[in-house]
Amino acid sequence: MVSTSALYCGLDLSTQQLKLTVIDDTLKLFAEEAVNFDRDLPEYGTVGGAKLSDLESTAPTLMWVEAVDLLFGRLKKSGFPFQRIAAISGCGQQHGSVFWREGAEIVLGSLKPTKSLRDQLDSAFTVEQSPIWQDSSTKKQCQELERAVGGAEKLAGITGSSAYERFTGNQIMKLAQNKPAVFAQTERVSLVSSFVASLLLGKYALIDVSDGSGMNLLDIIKKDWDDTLLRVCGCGADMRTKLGPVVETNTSLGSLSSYFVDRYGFSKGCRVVAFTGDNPDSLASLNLSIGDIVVSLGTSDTLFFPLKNPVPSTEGHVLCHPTQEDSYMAMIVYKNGSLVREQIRDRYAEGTWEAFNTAVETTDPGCGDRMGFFFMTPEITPRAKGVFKFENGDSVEEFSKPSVNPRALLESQLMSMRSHAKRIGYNEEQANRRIIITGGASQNNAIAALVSQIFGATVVRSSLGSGSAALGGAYRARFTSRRELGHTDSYQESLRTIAATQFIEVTKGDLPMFKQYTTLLPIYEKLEARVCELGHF
Ligand code: ADP
Ligand code: XUL
Repeated sequence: MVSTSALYCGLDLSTQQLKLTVIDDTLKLFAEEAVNFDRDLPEYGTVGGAKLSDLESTAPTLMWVEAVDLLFGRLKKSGFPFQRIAAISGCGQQHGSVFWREGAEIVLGSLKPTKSLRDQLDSAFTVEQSPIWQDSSTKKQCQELERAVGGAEKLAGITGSSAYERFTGNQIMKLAQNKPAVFAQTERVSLVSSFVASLLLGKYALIDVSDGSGMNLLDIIKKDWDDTLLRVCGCGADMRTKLGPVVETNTSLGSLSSYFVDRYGFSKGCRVVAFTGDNPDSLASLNLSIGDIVVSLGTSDTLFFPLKNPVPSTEGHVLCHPTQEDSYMAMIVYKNGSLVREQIRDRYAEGTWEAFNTAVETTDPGCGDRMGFFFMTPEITPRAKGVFKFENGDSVEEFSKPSVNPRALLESQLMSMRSHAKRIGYNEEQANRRIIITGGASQNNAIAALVSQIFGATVVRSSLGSGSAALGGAYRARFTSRRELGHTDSYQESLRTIAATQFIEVTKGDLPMFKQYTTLLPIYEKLEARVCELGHF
């Protein structure tokens, strides 16, 4: 039996911060903490947690390592009851990769609690700057991977996605091709998720099927690596050894490393459950009904929903479901999310969300025949880069009424979601449609209102705050460690106590507005096609 005073911890190593959520055995929130990379670890010089150049985007691997000690160190100072944590799980930003040097697992297994992780893992990585999901630099490798299996559709049929620059297989191939000696010294490649789990375990953690679906290497039906793709990606290296096997997401990987037990006072029996991607863990935090879709407004914007029968296409992604072994999740992803909203806020709305919201609320739908595309960094959906503005159908440098920019930005972000969601199977005719909004920007009521206007669906948000990905990790830690002890509830049943109270209605679907946006959608789609040509990269 797990003691009723047991606590469960979820971590989320996202783009801008490392977040922690702790729940008790009744699923109630017990504690939250976060380390913000730019603010708390300024010596690494990141902006928004990353180092961005034109097409490349990376983050210092040792910054992430140091963040783990910083986070637990803060909790220790505040007298946190580490010994009550029965299990830890969590997630990371998807697709990012960590390259462990030959011999690093021995170092991981013999960490001294008196020294920091950073000092001891100083030379554990062959690549100091981990490529992350904002990277768009592997076009060549993407083309090679698609060619190897007979085209984009074939690759999507196997892995759930056509080739995407940020997907880990293409990033690994780039290293194998451009720096073969460095790649040869690499003993193991982790995703950001399995990297954090590896620190906690004191040995290499296995990659889970859900985050593994974001690599362009996993056969999502067989739930195993595809050998043709491994061969092309690794340029002949033994990739099965470099990646290790994949496991179902709710798999207990072992006990917490003695480093954390001795340094912070965790209990020896504390379990580590496989980590996954932040979007899958966000899904795991929600007790969804059929027809629900989730719009996550974080550093990236994503839209996702569970589905039973995958129909992968060259549009969006299909990932293995993190908590239902016979299901999948469909997803579309945007790179220009919160950071672009911040830029437009700073440029056109006095740098405050209040002024931004006033500008949104005092501008008419359609912005008086104006539309904008704000791909400050190369966009994923659609593939284009640059800022493009149109007034009465004509391309303009700046709108004649610049105060419409905040609404024009949100309209194009959300109309794009509506347009692309339909192409990955979102049925907008279905009655009782509900959109769950999560992520940092979901707290903004003007944004929530626009979601209800453009999608015509009731908008709800979680009653437990916007950090849903870390919460999903905590729920999975509880479920999986209790299952190890003989509990037989399904994952869904394990969340039954939150089912009635987990969502707060923000606004009902605005049907007249929905109709108005339905007439604007074909205009948006036509301009988007034009922007894909103008902003080709
Ligand atoms: P991550 O993807 O790194 O987990 P979060 O989901 O925590 O990010 O979201 C962080 C973003 O939330 C910030 O970049 C910020 O722009 C945005 N945000 C926070 N509060 C608001 C608000 N009131 N209105 C709009 N955006 C907000
Ligand atoms: C998902 C993606 C982003 C990252 C952000 O495919 O690229 O949502 O997971 O953390």
